Amino acid sequence: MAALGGDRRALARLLTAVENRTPVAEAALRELYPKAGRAHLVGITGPPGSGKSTLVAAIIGRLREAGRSVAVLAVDPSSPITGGALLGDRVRMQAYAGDRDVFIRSMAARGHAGGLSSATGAAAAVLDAAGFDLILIETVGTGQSEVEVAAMADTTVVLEAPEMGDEVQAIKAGLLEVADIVVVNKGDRPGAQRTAAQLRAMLVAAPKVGRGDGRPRPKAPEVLLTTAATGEGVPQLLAALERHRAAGQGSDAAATRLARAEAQVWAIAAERLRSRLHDPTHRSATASTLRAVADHDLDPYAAADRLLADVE
Ligand SMILES: Nc1nc2c(ncn2[C@@H]2O[C@H](COP(=O)(O)OP(=O)(O)OP(=O)(O)O)[C@@H](O)[C@H]2O)c(=O)[nH]1
Ligand SMILES: [Mg+2]
Repeated sequence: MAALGGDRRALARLLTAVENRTPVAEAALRELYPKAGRAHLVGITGPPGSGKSTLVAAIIGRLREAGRSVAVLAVDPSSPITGGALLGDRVRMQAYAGDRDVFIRSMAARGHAGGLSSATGAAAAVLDAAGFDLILIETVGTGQSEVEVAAMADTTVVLEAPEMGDEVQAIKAGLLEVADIVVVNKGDRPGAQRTAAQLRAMLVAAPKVGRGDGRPRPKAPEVLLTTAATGEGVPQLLAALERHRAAGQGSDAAATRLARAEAQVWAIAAERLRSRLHDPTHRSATASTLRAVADHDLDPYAAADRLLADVE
């Protein structure tokens, strides 16, 4: 497949097909899926403006110095709050325009109702099969689905910046629950040390917050300080990523992979079911079943059974 042979245009086209969920993409995925599973998938999430993109750029810089390849999936960087960031990101990333070992791709969160995780998962599998060592998935930590997308990575990094208000924003958004590593960025700003200390104290006090999938976390996440703008702390972050990956080669990692597989397959199955229930063959039967529930002529359980029987 050209996309896997290092042809970047073919890779970009394949990712577009994946995003649009065309039959071509599905066939390609079937072929390349066995080749995926080697990359380190790292989710980066955090409040708007905490410095995710700047940190991603700094990580790319470091990895390239070390001769490693890196791909980035930036989920919806053009959300209304962050409109200005996209241009900044483009300028930052232009440095890698001619570098075949860096690949950056934006994914729109909108128009993916419920399917964002399957689209991102599939895109990550493509990049994985294409041989990238590290795949960074940047999502803004405000919407539930974006947080879930970041959390489907092998290692999830939650960013926080000092003095973003009275409260630590990552706590307010419920982000700490998905964190494997917490990074307080903008270490050059006053209050960074204090924010880090606050987070450490909190995480030690409540180390066993689940990851939303019912599994307890084995230990409190590390809290690191970075100044993405200068690259300070980035080598330490990369070392922490490696440690987390190495520590996760055991049974916990197997459970994580299984949970991820389940989430991906469920998302796809639910999408398929929904679209079949609304296709021309089933549309009117579906509508009348739903109406019967609305009118209390049928209970929702019986209705669900009927819909499932309809598409069998
Ligand atoms: N002082 C300081 N500013 C930083 C640092 N890192 C990022 N910034 C600035 O913070 C602002 C936001 O940075 P981004 O990297 O765009 O943040 P983001 O989290 O990707 O933002 P969104 O994608 O909009 O959610 C920019 O003006 C950066 O220059 C840092 O380490 N120190
Ligand atoms: Mg950004």
